[in-house]
Amino acid sequence: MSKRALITGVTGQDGSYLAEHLIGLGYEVWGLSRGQANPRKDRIAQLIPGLRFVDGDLMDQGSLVSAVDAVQPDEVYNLGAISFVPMSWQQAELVTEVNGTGVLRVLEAIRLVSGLNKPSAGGDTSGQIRFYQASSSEMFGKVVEAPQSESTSFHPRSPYGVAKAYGHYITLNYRESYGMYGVSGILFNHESPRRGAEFVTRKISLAVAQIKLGLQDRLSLGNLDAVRDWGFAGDYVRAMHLMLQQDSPGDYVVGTGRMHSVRDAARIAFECVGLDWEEHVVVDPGLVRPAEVETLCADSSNARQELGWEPEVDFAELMRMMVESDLNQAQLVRDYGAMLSGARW
Ligand code: NAP
Ligand code: F7E
Repeated sequence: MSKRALITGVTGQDGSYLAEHLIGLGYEVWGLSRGQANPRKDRIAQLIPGLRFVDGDLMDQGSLVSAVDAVQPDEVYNLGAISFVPMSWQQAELVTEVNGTGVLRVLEAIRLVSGLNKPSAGGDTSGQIRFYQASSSEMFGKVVEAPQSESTSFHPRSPYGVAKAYGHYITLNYRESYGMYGVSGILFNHESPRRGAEFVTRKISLAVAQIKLGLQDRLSLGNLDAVRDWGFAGDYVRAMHLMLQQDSPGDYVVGTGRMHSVRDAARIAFECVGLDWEEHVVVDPGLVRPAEVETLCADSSNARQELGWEPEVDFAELMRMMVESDLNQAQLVRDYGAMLSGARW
């Protein structure tokens, strides 16, 4: 019988790639969808025809118990979150509720549906629902060492990072308290053509496409010196799945080990279409964060050695993939607009 997976955050970037990956492996995949007439649910349903849906919200404990009970999953991937870091200063309590307490709610749903009533450390995890938590390199924040591994201490710099640290530790605590098979993937930034338009790589690739077509002239960015370890989302969802296939649960850092600045990202993206980034990028101090994570770089030795995981797409390829995708889209929209304006009704 095929394995069954439940994914929260299925309408997001990672959820869509993970659902495709698991369906490709023969899983029956269920996505948690929230809200009334959620347009992102319709889009993902069109993109991934085999995907099934169950209603629920990370803010609503009862809905999560019902969802886990209805699906009876072998594996639960908790990818749902408010993932844009700047929003966590504007709505700190909401972000803490969804990204922090939301993790506890999913763990409680699994515990209740599985009948894990009493704390019992070191139990037999065979036959249990396995749980993956989407932890983040933002937990390292003001880094105490470089590169960052599973043993590097956390110093989060945003309410988002603090909430993720809570989610990370509560997952570890349920593993230690109830003997649950729960793991956290500490993933570094990962991008794709499906990345939200608010994140810097996609903001750049969308602007490059518009500028190339003469539809826009300027791109405003914040801190050009910020350095990230950027990888491809399609590579990172393979690591999530592998983490739940191990004999015993463990946490893993996932990244490429390569660093690039925001300035590099802009330069490479503009070069893809033969333009000079310096002629178009302007710095807007309003986009600089109150407390910045200056630099991140992953030491993924454990994931490479124990999971056999390797990234396949490098940064230049990733930026090219995103720019080409956005340019194709922008050209289609422009040509469609031209066709409509030339049409006689
Ligand atoms: P994303 O594209 O922003 O997707 C976020 C998902 O969370 C969406 O499906 C959204 O659903 C869902 N969500 C938001 N609030 C919810 C709620 N109250 N209840 C249930 N679902 C809710 O994020 P992503 O890039 O795919 O990231 C996936 C996860 O990995 C997130 O937890 C993120 O924090 C974490 N992470 C991401 C990265 C990265 O670089 N991408 C790195 C490390 C960790 P709606 O469509 O209904 O809004
Ligand atoms: O910013 C700088 C900005 O918003 C990257 C999320 O997936 O990864 C992501 O968080 C860097 C920061 O991602 C602009 O200050 C400069 O230093 O693309 P971002 P993020 O904040 O690193 C982590 C691992 C997650 O877990 C999160 O969910 O780029 N930057 N100028 C800018 N950033 C944005 N968004 N926009 C700018 O104009």
